[in-house]
Amino acid sequence: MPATIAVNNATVWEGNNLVFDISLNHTSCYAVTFTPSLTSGTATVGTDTGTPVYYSLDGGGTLITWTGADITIPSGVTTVTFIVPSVNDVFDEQTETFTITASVTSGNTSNTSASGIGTILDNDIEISGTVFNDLDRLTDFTVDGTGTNAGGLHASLTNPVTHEVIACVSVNASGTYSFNSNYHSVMENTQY
Ligand SMILES: [Ca+2]
Ligand SMILES: [Ca+2]
Ligand SMILES: [Ca+2]
Repeated sequence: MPATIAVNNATVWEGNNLVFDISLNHTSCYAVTFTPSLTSGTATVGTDTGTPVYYSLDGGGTLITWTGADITIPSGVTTVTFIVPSVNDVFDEQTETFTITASVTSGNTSNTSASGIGTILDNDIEISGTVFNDLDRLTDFTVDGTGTNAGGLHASLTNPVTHEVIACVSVNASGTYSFNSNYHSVMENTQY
């Protein structure tokens, strides 16, 4: 009876490795060759996932860099361990997913492909806070970091952050407003 190929799901906090088992439900008398592919979902392959991608034919003892080529499961072996790094970025995001598919190109299996879902859990805090314009609110377009600037705007973050923040700040008539940002690196200000 031909073996069935399967791929499990994997879930990690971002920055950790997603470890997938691409497996046959029993050993085969013949080698089975498959093409692995990663497909973006809400997670973007190559942005939310990193390189190098490794695989192993001995449960992770020997890691081989995956170059995009087909992988052969030798006769007598049932599991290929496939290891995809996730990227620890600085953005506050929803949980993101991508799909890993193993498409059989040679060998005798009962199915021709199998897929699993990789789930990346975000580890970044929501950036939110409050900005007050205490001087010259109609002409002040500068918000400089989290302190008080010379123009009279000061912004404070609700939560501490470990990286710089872009905040798109909208000023309302009362001069009081809040911002919410997923951006990084520079602060900018939009006045309404
Ligand atoms: Ca991400
Ligand atoms: Ca992060
Ligand atoms: Ca993130």
